[in-house]
Amino acid sequence: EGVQPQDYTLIKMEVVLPFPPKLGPLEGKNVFLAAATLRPETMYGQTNSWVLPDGKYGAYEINETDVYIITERAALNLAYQKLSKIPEKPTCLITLTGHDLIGLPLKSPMSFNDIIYSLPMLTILTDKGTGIVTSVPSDSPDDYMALLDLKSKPALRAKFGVKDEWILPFEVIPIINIPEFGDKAAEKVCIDLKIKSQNEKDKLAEAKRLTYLKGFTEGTMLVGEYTGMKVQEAKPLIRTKLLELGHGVMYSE
Ligand code: A2H
Repeated sequence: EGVQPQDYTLIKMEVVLPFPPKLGPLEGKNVFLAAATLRPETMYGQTNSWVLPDGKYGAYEINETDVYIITERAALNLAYQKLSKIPEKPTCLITLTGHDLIGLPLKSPMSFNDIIYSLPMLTILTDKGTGIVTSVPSDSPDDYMALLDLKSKPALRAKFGVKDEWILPFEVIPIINIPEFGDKAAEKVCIDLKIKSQNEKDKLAEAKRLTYLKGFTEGTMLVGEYTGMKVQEAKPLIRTKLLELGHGVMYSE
């Protein structure tokens, strides 16, 4: 944990009905995978969501109607941030693993894709955010490489029971221009650095260092209500809008 608290936006990705048998006990609730992001202005470019296959998750009651699927640790933090049906006490309706979540169809706010799918990412940390990550391969090198791994490796798809139609139709969507890197910055930097898989930690750290800072300081929005606006200016506006529409909540740790 850093010294400074990190302020995330939790993006509420709604699980589309009908629920698979594992989620049967949640029938009648609004169930969301809640992804922690530092880049709410990138949500236009979501192609999927990520879960850790062997990760432990739970379905936690946030209020009378909403249930978030997140790690226990995140549920505890949320409860202390007044997001829990019973104040300061997370109530877990069912426990789940990442494997149970792979293939869930989701409706995610702002995404140009009507439905996106929950897919396996092997590098998710369970002690950061909610353990759920939303995937924006245009602007996140981690997301780009994890998606490319699944697209290019049928054996990897088979290992996790990932169907082709959950992944092959989903292309990188240009959403932000960075003068030095173009309209698909993460893709360009991953190619330039010759990154071969999501497991190349050091190279990915370098790719993130390059794209994340420049995206924020020099990026311009290519899509949405704030097209043409600098990322720095659009980000707080988009975050506020997501919160006002009830599509997200603030989360700090
Ligand atoms: B960001 P920081 Cl487009 N494990 O969201 C691994 N990664 C996680 C995570 C976890 N448990 N929880 C969140 N994250 C990711 C979008 C994005 C992000 C873009 C570009 C850069 C970027 C789409 N994925 O982050 O260590 C989430 O990915 C670059 C820093 O707390 C979250 O924001 O700084 C970011 O890491 C938080 O990382």
